[in-house]
Amino acid sequence: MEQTLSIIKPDGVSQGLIGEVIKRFEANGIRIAAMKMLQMTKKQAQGFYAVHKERPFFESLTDFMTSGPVVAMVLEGENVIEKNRTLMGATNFKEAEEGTIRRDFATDIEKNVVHGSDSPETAAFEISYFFNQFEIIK
Ligand code: DGI
Repeated sequence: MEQTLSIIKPDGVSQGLIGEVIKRFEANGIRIAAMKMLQMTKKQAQGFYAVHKERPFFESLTDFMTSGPVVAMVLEGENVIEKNRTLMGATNFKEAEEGTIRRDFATDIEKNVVHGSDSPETAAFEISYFFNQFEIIK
């Protein structure tokens, strides 16, 4: 069964959206296979977003991602990478479809509530970045 990494970002946690986001996953047949709350260090955030290190927003993105606690989850289900991206909506909330998490709750291109892996390769990297094999419930 396919797996993906989801993160409820600091703005999602501070807006009280943990339950709302998880409710949407469960209502759409997605199983939570692992979950933890943590606050990333700057180094952890830089490593997680290493693909963006040359981008102008890298400093601000990694500052934001370390600004408060996040909830990291392994989601499992059929086609879950794409399903999660659909529930999240476009990176820029202004372009996100009605009814998506970002359209409903994002306040800025950066403060967009949730992260989700965008391919099987990034999902494998991102899941192992936060979880070891014993923390993922079969
Ligand atoms: O996979 P996504 O989160 O949808 O988007 P991404 O992997 O292209 O970018 C990672 C995050 O970086 C995104 O959620 C918000 C931020 N970001 C992306 N493009 C821009 C940006 N932040 C700023 N300030 N400006 C951008 O153009």
